[in-house]
Amino acid sequence: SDCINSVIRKLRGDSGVTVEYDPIVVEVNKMTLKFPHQMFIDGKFCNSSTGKTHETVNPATEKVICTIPTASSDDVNRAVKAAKKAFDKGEWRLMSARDRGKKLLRLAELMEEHKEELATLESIDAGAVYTLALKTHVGMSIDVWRYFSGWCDKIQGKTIPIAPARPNKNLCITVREPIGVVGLITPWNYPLMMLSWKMAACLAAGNTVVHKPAQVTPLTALKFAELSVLAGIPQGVINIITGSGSQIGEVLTNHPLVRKIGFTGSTEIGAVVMASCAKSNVKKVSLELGGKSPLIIFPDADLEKAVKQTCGAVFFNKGENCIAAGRIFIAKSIHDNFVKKLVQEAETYVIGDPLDRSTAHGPQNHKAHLDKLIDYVQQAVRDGAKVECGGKRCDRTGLFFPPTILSNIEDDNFAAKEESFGPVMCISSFDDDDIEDVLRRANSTEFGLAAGVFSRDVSKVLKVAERLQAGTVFVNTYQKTDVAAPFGGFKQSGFGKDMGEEALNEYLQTKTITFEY
Ligand code: TAP
Repeated sequence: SDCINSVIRKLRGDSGVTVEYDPIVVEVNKMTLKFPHQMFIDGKFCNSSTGKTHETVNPATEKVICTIPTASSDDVNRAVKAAKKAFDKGEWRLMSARDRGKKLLRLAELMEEHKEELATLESIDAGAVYTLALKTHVGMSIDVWRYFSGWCDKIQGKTIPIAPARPNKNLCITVREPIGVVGLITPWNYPLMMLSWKMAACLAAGNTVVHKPAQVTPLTALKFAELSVLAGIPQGVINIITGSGSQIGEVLTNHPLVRKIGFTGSTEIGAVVMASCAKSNVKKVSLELGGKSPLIIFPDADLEKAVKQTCGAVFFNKGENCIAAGRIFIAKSIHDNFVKKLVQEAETYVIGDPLDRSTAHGPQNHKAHLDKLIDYVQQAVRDGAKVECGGKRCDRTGLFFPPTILSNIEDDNFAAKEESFGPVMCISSFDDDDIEDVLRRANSTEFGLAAGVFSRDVSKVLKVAERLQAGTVFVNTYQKTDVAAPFGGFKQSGFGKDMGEEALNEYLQTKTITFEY
């Protein structure tokens, strides 16, 4: 049974599995929250080989939550070797695909049982609004584990009618195999969800994994590691290393025993990761990178719905959202009235303690990010933007920045091109009937993650959806992603899909076997 301050937590699991760790115990959100704060390598929680640590901070209070080990290269090596051993010789490889699916489903169930704890951790570590964290950060994570647990025993090859070597015959089949040790590197905006989007597909395909969460938000990944032990995921299959991307992230992307990297983060670092994968051992790589997603509002749209959805498209998860609508194009004839309504809607967002059930808008993730947002708005204004609302750090404890609306964003404004990754709406206008011109402007970005369009005219939206250069296009909605639908970018927003059947391709390789008889 669990008891506060015990060093060993004996936890229920397959064949009396125990997990040992030194828990952090916090009274928060009307619960006693216990969680690991050490790395997880080869089935054990451990410190860094150098003994070095760094702090993780609660952005709502700006207070330190706990210290986290700063992994060394040796630690990364140890984690990769454990994953390699688990892949080559462990139970994971021998187990039937159906049993593998059962383990992943059990993990999803355990996440469901512990969802309040996971959502609370996401809230204190990443500033996620608790109610949203329950539904999205944690809720969608659970869904994605459930979804991929069902795929385990449905991964299959083909029988291919090749030209026979007459007078003999041939049989040609393909087998879909796991790749081996996979390194996963994720950002801080949805820590558990980004882990889950990648790791669920990766494990369903039968690989083993070394995951590096973002340095500023490691806690849900470590709690997840605890649950993975309880679910009976064998030792060495999941390893979590904590520390800086430029140091240990790079050791992972360079590692000769790692055969695939799944990366979500900025385009700038994505390019570094891709180069490192190429140079080290031509690793397979998938990249989910930045975005500056256009959203076009035509005058014949359901304007009330469009106002609400446009605010959601920008301010959801305090704008720390890769598919956030980065540029809003509003038809001239409705522009002024629409902007007025957007401001009214933005001002209804209740800013406050993310654990408070009435809060809609929490603190930004960490200090450096908040500082960048302040600079972003200042630079946009220097380039000619008009501040319709917000724009300055909130006058209260915590890293709060209000929903902000900037209008008059001309094409040469810095804010027309750069991603803010925060709650900053950038509005431009267009001539009502000039679809070609608004499409040209919407597509004149190197990003291509998502895009949206609002109009009641079916042929117009179909034409626009077809022409928008983005991996995901929303029509008369926004933000509607699903674990069963493939998700990923075009152009410099990266390549390779998360979620849906297509995500499995990222973690599998096809072997062709030809028989003669
Ligand atoms: P990055 O700075 O790119 O960091 C992402 C991850 O990479 C972090 O874990 C980081 O570690 C690590 N990293 C940093 N340098 C590295 C290196 N040289 N080698 C290997 N790993 C390295 O991005 P961020 O600031 O955390 O996240 C914001 C960006 O992510 C935005 O551009 C956003 O659009 C994008 N994003 C995209 C998506 C999708 S699905 N396309 C989803 C969410 C976010 P540290 O934490 O230690 O720096």
